[in-house]
Amino acid sequence: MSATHKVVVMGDTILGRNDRQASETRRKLTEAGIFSINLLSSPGAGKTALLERTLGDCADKWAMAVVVGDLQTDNDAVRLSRFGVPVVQVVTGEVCHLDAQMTATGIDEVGTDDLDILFIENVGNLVCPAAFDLGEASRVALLSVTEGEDKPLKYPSVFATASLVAITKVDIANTLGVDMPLMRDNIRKAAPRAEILELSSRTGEGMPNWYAWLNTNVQHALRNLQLIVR
Ligand SMILES: Nc1nc2c(ncn2[C@@H]2O[C@H](COP(=O)(O)OP(=O)(O)O)[C@@H](O)[C@H]2O)c(=O)[nH]1
Ligand SMILES: [Mg+2]
Repeated sequence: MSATHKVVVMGDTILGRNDRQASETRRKLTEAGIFSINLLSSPGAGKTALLERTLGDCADKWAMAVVVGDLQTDNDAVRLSRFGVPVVQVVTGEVCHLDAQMTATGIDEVGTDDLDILFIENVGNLVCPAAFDLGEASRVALLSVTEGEDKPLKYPSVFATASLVAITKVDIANTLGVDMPLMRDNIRKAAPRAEILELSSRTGEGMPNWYAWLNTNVQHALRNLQLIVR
């Protein structure tokens, strides 16, 4: 006797819908030759500070814009707007991450004409944002020296999906007695292929390496565009 079973089709899943929108956003940004970055970290790791420093230092080099997600306030957008670049704040309310639809709305608002780099500052959270593709070209995870060497082991998914992991606030690492080799080893365990940079937005330490990484990827986005145009 053959066993019978019922199949329940769940229909459209949240992540399925998200991934379709993310693919559409990725296509649009790629065809515009824009390098896009999704910045992920716990609250306070220094995402906005890194963007402030970058927008200030590189104003003459690249045309940049920011879509920034926050649970409640527009504080980050106020900080970033001082640099004269297009900035759109997406207030997510109770939602602990940006999703592709929110990001697409933010990108439409901020505009993409003649942009070189689009930064997306995600909601500060080391868990939820990892599951949501926003259509970005690269993910950058930040881990500040104040958070403890073990965090990449406790929250591996954010690090595992990152192309680059930035250890931030290195200017205060000595004062705190941070074990930097251990922190790097733990990042390496969670993200074996990611590039690791040590940065301080406050003193500027390591920033040339960050700008070199951005430059490589901006050039890559432009080469991709030339291939599409041909
Ligand atoms: N010492 C030091 N403090 C920093 C650095 N970057 C950010 N901060 C401080 O860390 C706090 C949180 O930074 P913020 O950029 O708002 O973090 P976000 O929540 O990830 O956007 C602020 O008080 C910053 O001044 C840094 O490189 N060195
Ligand atoms: Mg911020």
